[in-house]
Amino acid sequence: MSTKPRVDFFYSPQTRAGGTLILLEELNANYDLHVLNMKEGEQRGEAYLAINPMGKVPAIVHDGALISEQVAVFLYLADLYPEAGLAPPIGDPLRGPYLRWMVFYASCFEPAVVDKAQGHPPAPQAMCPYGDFNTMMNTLLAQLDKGPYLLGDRFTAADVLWGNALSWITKFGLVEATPRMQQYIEHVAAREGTKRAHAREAELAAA
Ligand SMILES: N[C@@H](CCC(=O)N[C@@H](CS)C(=O)NCC(=O)O)C(=O)O
Repeated sequence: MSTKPRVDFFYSPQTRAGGTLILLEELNANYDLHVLNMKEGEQRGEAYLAINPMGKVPAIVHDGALISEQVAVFLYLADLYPEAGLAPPIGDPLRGPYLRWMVFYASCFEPAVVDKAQGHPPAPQAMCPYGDFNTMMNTLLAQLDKGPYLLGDRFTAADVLWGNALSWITKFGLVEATPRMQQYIEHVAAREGTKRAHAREAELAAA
């Protein structure tokens, strides 16, 4: 019998939860997939709100605890399946940069992209969580230049997060892909776990 931990995963196709599906495949995790039909508003139904009062995906439940918010879900899962080697452990010199780039995504990149997409003027630079759009973007691009992966030679869960997010965001035309960014997106997308997750997502979206 497998001793691998098992998680419940709350998901809807073509949402932020797609990144978590890729990560679960990359980790070879044990998971039960719960698909929410957002067209029917299932994420706002009583049953799901009792699990995640935010009515958002992705979310996972493990050992009775809810973990919501994409980056928290990523950090939790990558640590839960250490045999996959996608999370530099505490004590590894890459642990700090790994946490930095995970949190940079949620605290700088996403708010910047959402402000841009909605045409919201950013808050004054000193108060704005991402400073200003160009500084945030140039900081990311300089890091990508250190590649092939975000943290250099080592592929981590941060690449699953960023590879997928950059792919979506450039497809939506919210950010223009530089040649290096495009190369990074393709490099990450070529992985077997990522391909499996994309195939599964396509099936689920069609259903
Ligand atoms: N802060 C959340 C945001 C998640 C989020 O906004 N998910 C969207 C899908 S991309 C959602 O569940 N929307 C459904 C709704 O709000 O009704 C995270 O980082 O995971």
